[in-house]
Amino acid sequence: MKAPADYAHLEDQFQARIDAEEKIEPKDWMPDKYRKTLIRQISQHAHSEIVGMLPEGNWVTRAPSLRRKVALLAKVQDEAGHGLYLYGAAETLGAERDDLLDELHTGNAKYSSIFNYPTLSWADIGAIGWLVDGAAIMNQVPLCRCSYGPYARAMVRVCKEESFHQRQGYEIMLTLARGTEAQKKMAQDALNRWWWPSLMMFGPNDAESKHTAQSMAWKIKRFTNDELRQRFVDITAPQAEFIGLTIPDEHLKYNEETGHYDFGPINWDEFWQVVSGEGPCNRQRLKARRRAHEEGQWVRDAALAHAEKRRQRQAAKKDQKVA
Ligand code: BYC
Repeated sequence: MKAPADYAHLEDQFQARIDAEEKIEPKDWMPDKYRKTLIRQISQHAHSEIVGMLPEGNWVTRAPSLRRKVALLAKVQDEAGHGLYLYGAAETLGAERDDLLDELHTGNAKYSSIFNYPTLSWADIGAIGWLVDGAAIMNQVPLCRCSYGPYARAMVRVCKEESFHQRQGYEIMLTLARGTEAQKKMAQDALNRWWWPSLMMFGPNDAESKHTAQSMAWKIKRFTNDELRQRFVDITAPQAEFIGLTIPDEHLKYNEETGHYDFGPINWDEFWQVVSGEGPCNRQRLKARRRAHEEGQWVRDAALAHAEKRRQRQAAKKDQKVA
């Protein structure tokens, strides 16, 4: 155990490395709280990716054309991959994947509020790609510069894929908005339902965000929740206008003085209700996740048995060489 003076010295050195934009790697010394913060954020992020497969998975068999189906399948598979990289990044900090999944399945871990809303029509798949992946990119591009090396590097690939996801969603919305009256109505209805939950994805207002100050000092986060939310509104409002859809916010207006869009108040009661497990689909999502995990047990068993057989074969080969 380090004496307090040694510890303070190590913490100063650690902060100096962060300030100098050096990456922190798994075997480097780090304060316990830095490790815990990263495990919390990265595991919540990983859970969001795999729970995030469910609302869209709902439409894979009902996509309106082969092209749409192939693109949606690829997107949902990408999200499984993102979950894998992220659980892998959390493991480099000493977390056990089984423990993280247990936390998710018992309802103790958080995942993004957005995935607790239902996908009622095909247009919701467009709205998710455009808005949810759009918000995700806004939040994740700065994470490519996160101070923790494995998380930052995982984010580079994730962001490339998210950008394809965002474009496929926007293109679906564009097509519907230029389609029949009924299609345009469907697109507008999806925008109406997904707009506010997308703004909530960025997390509570800065004044209510308990982790932001420390995470910014450690350069895990590069921008605050409100900064990223504002950027998202600034970029998305003209996109809605371009495709002829109306964002459901009577206060939304470009402000010449600030150079940003003003927008109306967010319903934080709804946000906290969803985060605490009382959203429209929380129970359904956890049930589906638990079932997928149980039904996948044989795959994990088979993979472990295969790895063990390979290990034994390689050990036997080594023994033969020595003999
Ligand atoms: N939903 O102090 P704060 C995706 C929690 S996946 C639920 O601001 P922080 C995608 C927060 O965890 C999208 N909970 O926290 C996938 C904290 O609770 P705890 C996920 C939320 O960490 C498939 C408390 O509220 N993206 O893009 O500084 C298909 C106070 O918040 C939410 C990531 O995970 C929320 N929306 O900032 C398509 C990105 N917001 O832990 C797309 C990585 C906040 O103290 N994560 N909370 O119990 C981050 O950047 C940050 O963790 C956040 C929150 C900005 C989300």
